[in-house]
Amino acid sequence: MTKASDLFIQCLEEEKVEYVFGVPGEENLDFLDSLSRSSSIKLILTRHEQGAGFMAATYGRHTGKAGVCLATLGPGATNLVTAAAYAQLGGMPMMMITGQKPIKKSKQGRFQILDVVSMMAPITKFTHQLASSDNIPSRVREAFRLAEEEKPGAVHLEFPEDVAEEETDSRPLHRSLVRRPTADEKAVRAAVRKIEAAKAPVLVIGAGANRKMTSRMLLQLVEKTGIPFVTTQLGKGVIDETHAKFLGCAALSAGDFVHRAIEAADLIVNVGHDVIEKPPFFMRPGGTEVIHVSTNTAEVDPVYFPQVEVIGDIANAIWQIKEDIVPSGGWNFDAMLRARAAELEHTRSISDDCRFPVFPPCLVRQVREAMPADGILCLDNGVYKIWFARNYPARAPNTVLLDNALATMGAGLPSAMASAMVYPGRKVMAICGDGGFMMNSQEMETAVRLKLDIIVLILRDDAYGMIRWKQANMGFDDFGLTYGNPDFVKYAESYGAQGHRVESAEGVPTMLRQCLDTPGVHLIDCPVDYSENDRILNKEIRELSAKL
Ligand SMILES: Cc1ncc(C[n+]2csc(CCOP(=O)(O)OP(=O)(O)O)c2C)c(N)n1
Repeated sequence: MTKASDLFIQCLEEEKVEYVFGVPGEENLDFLDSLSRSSSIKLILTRHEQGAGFMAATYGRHTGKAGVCLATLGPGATNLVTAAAYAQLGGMPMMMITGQKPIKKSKQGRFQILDVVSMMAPITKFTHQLASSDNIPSRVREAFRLAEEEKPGAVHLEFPEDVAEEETDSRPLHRSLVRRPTADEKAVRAAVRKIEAAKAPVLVIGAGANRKMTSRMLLQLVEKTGIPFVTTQLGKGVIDETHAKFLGCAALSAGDFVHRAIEAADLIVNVGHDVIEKPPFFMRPGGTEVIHVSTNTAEVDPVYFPQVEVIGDIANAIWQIKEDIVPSGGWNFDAMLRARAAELEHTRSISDDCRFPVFPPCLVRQVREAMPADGILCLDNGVYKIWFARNYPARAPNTVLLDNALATMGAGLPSAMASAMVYPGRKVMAICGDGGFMMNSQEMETAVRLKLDIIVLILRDDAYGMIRWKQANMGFDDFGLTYGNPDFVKYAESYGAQGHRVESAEGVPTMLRQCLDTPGVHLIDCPVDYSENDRILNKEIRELSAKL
């Protein structure tokens, strides 16, 4: 016979879990005791369940294996809710384990008791109370299966105290060997004939393509055919964005050079489309046709109703298309490439403006120049996300982790921490606003305790800048969006991290270099000038691209 909590840990070991991120409560103490005797799984104690959840989700995003997080009942579980939604919308495999009071006999009335299983229902793929220890192996296996299969997301298991104490003779279930089905040959052929017959096809690379490591196949398709490509924010980096055929990232909703490039196409090959992202194009009846290449059929709406669908493993589908296609002499990409050239020219002109407080386009260039090709940026949510998504050329898949799904604030630091744990040899930088950073800044202690090598670059405008910008845009008075900040250098030092302050834009490259070359947790307080966001992002780019 095995104690149920020991069996639970054995099941996690069977799933090759490396870490459990979390904040235990007394209802998790059997689990914690069993975990203490596991040789392969480490507990990563965080200072807030949200930090644990964001870390587990990011672990899942990088590895494709569900990241695991732990919380107690009631308040611990409610603190996981934002992270669950982040994983669920963002397609990141993540498993939450929460404790619960005894379900068979409880003397405590409803103290701390919430219906956590139901609470998790709308933000998970699977939520279940383990009411019997005999079912632990099948429920854990099922939870991992669902978390990891397309579209990946969040799952939840509630493990009540009295069930955790039970004895059972159940044994862990093994993972099965699964291969994703491949796309049908006829669908591939229909797509290929359409692409060959088009005058100006374009590839749009979205969220789903970044998960499945379709990188090599897409690059081969681009190289064989010369068809240019656009990315969504979540598709960034699938192909090196310094490639001559890269037309830009759709970071602004409309009116950018990249939209002009897409408008020049007469056929869109949309790879890994996910409705959680605002699409970089809207279909209209009689307008440009779309080929949908994804693991799932298209969710149809008034602006998305593709004419051909190639459904199956994306990498394999692209490989099949690449093998079959004969590049056409009738293709002409001039108008698209002209739009890109104009965008690059404009970006170059604004990136040279290195005023102080720092000007976002200049900072984006400086960060790109400092980071190695495989360095990982983890963006929180604020105005700077648009600048980085738009102007920072990602050189490899999953090197710009941003959240264009839930778009929550507070994930920048935890996602950088998890990235540094998954890839200890790579350079990792969190880019946060002062607002987003402060939402999970307590995890600085966790980062220092774990001896992680990360840089946290805080763009300080002493305000919820993004909302302030929108407020001004809507013609409202400046109200309710400014605040004070701690002295970030002292704040970092109080955690045992290294604090730095940018005093001039010219000083940024040297400071970044020093931080990248010195191990440990670095925090850089960087005052930022957002005064031109509106002029450039809302007006100048629109006007210039409209002239094309
Ligand atoms: C958890 C959460 N709360 C509120 C918002 C709405 N929101 C989006 S951006 C933003 C301001 C972000 O401020 P900051 O992190 O300082 O970055 P900045 O925009 O100033 O660069 C707010 C409040 C959100 N996305 N997530």
